[in-house]
Amino acid sequence: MEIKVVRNILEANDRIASQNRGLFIEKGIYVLNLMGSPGAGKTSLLERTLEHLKERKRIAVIEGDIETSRDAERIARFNIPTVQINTGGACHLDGNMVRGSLAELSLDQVDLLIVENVGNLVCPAEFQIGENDKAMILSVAEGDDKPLKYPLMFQVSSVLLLNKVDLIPYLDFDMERFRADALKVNPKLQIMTVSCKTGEGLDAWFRWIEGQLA
Ligand SMILES: Nc1nc2c(ncn2[C@@H]2O[C@H](COP(=O)(O)OP(=O)(O)O)[C@@H](O)[C@H]2O)c(=O)[nH]1
Ligand SMILES: [Mg+2]
Repeated sequence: MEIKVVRNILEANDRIASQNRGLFIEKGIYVLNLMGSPGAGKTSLLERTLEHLKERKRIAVIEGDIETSRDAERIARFNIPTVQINTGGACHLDGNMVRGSLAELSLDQVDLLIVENVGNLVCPAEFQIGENDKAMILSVAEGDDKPLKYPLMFQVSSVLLLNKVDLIPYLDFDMERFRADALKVNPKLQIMTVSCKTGEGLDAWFRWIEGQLA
């Protein structure tokens, strides 16, 4: 019984997500769903990406959080259209929440929409929002065992940004084991090691995202 209810919820969400998708295609917008644990560096990556791309592409941001508009306030300095969604407890954004926020954006003037999902390694992976790609960011401080513990998020992502590599000297992070496990759950996963603090490795990320927009 319970399984059926969950399936119904996911199917209803998929219908709304595909309507969002249709709208994004019609408007020529590339949509990225950025996922990861609280503190992994989602907003930091967003800030770096905006610094790099904002003069050349028309970007809008949707910030998902359980409470507060802190991340939207961080993005405000870039002067780009930003909408904050507070889920009021829900651990992920869904198609309906994203659809509800689109009225706040002038979609005809957007090339790239980046959605920072609620910090969580589990639920956001299950809910489509109408995105082109899902990307996940994991920080080395979270440990090298996460691909096998949270496989779904690794499976549904096109790109994995392994962030905070500047901290590796202080941790016991086994890079080879991590890569092998991540590729075991998703052989197509593109893995980029980055530091949003020092900027190391971000060139590969910028090339990837610009490639998606080309
Ligand atoms: N050392 C280090 N700290 C980072 C890096 N990226 C982000 N942080 C810090 O990690 C904390 C959480 O980052 P934030 O972008 O807010 O994560 P979010 O919760 O995923 O959006 C902040 O204090 C950032 O300054 C990094 O590459 N290296
Ligand atoms: Mg954030």
